[in-house]
Amino acid sequence: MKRTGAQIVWEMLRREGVEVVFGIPGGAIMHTYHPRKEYSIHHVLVRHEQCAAHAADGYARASGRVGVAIATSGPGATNLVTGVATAMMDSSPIVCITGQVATPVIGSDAFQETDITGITLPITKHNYLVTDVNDLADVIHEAFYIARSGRPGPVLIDLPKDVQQAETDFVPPEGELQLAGYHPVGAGDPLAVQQATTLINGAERPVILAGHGVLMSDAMDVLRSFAEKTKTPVTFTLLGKGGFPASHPLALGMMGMHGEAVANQAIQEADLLLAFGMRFDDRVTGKLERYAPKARKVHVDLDAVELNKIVPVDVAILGDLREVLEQLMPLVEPASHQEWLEQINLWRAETHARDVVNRPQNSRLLAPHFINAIWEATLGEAILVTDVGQHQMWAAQYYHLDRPHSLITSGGLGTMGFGLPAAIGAQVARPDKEVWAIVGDGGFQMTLQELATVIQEQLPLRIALCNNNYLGMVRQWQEFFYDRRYESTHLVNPDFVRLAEAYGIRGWRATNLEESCKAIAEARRHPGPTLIDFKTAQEGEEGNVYPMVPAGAALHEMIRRPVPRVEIESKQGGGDETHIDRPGRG
Ligand SMILES: Cc1cc2nc3c(=O)[nH]c(=O)nc-3n(C[C@H](O)[C@H](O)[C@H](O)COP(=O)(O)OP(=O)(O)OC[C@H]3O[C@@H](n4cnc5c(N)ncnc54)[C@H](O)[C@@H]3O)c2cc1C
Ligand SMILES: Cc1ncc(C[n+]2csc(CCOP(=O)(O)OP(=O)(O)O)c2C)c(N)n1
Ligand SMILES: [Mg+2]
Repeated sequence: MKRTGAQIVWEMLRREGVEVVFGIPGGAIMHTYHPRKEYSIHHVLVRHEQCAAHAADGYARASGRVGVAIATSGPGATNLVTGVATAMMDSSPIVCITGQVATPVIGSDAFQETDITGITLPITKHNYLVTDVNDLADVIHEAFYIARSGRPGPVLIDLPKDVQQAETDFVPPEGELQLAGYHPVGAGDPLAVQQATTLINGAERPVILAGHGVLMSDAMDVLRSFAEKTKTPVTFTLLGKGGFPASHPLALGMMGMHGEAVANQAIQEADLLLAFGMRFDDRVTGKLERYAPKARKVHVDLDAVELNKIVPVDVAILGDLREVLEQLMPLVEPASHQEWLEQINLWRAETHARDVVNRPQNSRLLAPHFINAIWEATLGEAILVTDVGQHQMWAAQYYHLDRPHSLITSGGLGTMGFGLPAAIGAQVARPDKEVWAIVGDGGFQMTLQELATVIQEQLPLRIALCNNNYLGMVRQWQEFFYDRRYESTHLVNPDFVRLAEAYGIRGWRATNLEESCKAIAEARRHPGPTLIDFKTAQEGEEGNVYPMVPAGAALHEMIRRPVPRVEIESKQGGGDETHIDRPGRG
């Protein structure tokens, strides 16, 4: 059956199960856009291509499927770059399709020509320049396979104009893909698994470091069984949140620079670290030379380059986490670790006493208070998408998750502007779910043109704007480490409520906790998209994220939130052997 390259694109997308794509058309990709309607794949017209990539990424993270972004050549393609790099750093499966100038003029500085496969080589898992229409169907099939298999990641397909126009006999690819040099791993080496078992069975103070790999390998249930059988407390990375229920007695909360103090203390005192599908990012380890100095270390990861890359380990297991945990389960012995869990409870009680949400509120609105209010109102059931900065850390600390795929955030690249477009992707993927975008006043202004996309798509998105009139995270560093000189971080902002209303989005402003709770309740009742402008404390103890491990410090050397002494004493010693209260931040 004769098909043009353009038709093959949609035919193949449909065969890969794609229902929606995000993009902006232009000269070099118009041929591909033209037959779209015949294939009943929905197209979300974004307002900037960066947001097409972020939306595809948010779609992928919320749905577990591959997200798709489309752009034209030249500036359309280069606009995708930040979104592609964001997906690469967080192992998110997206396929980007870009138009390219016709093959005879490639390399001649033709109109809107750019070498996008060259530019994205280091930030894609793989990319293709298709020069023959006969290769196109196989390339698309491969691209989806590579994006979602093994360690997921972005794949880019660059499609010259003449290849989109050319006709060929369409032969759908069939059978299992066998790609030379690409073999996603499964179970771990039995000898390494046995070595890990010996360490686990001999440990007195073990801690599990649960990462994004728990979610990607769908290992939530087996991780839970493992932790319960071995009575091992679990701390998670930012991207690992939801991989282990936050309300579980063994949950320690997030680790790292802005993690729970109790989690960081436990890591530094542990005699065994079990790193499951996480890559020891520097936000997680603090000063490497003094990281977990008393602990033997086991690392399970399916990407060989991650093993012994940052932290040298005693046992490295190359494998899919779920399969490795299933191998370990029958081998590990039940344990109680009573003393260790009692010690953890003491640390936890102190953290709890410092937590600002347990203190009486004052006239100023603190970001933790409104995020806690959203958590309480939504019973922790919403999908939360964040931007990057202080509000992102507070969202991670105060929106407790018992379910996977419910926090979508740019971790590795830390891309400001990610929040709104990724939330659009998440809401498109999960129309059944309540989706909240928690954004800062700085990052929101990097991509807020997408409010128009929200309206055009009629998405009932809830936007919570943490408005502190600062590039807050940078300002906090200036307060702590640069003599409080707020160099180029103060933001003079527009009236965000009127701005939202100009787009047709209902807006509220909240300046204290009471107004916040009222606005949250009204926004949740409103059937369309909403924005709440939360005017929060700007600096000092009320405007900073605690705890904080300063750059270059060891994990336990945290800047803590001050606490009244009497509260610590009254909380110490409580709790049964394994019961751990919901963590507090301080
Ligand atoms: C302002 C800011 C502050 C931050 N502060 C913190 C902080 O305090 N604490 C914190 O934790 N993070 C923090 N982060 C995030 C941090 O930068 C990293 O993004 C995060 O720690 C990475 O988590 P991860 O290693 O679990 O996930 P990823 O980076 O996604 O790595 C996942 C790992 O799992 C492996 N994997 C994937 N699939 C499988 C599988 N099937 N089986 C086995 N392994 C698999 C991958 O190969 C990879 O090594 C911060 C980010 C920002 C922007
Ligand atoms: C694209 C981009 N530019 C710059 C930075 C550096 N940066 C990290 S956090 C931050 C401040 C964010 O401010 P805002 O969005 O208001 O959030 P807040 O920290 O105030 O909650 C900046 C500038 C970044 N992460 N991404
Ligand atoms: Mg701000």
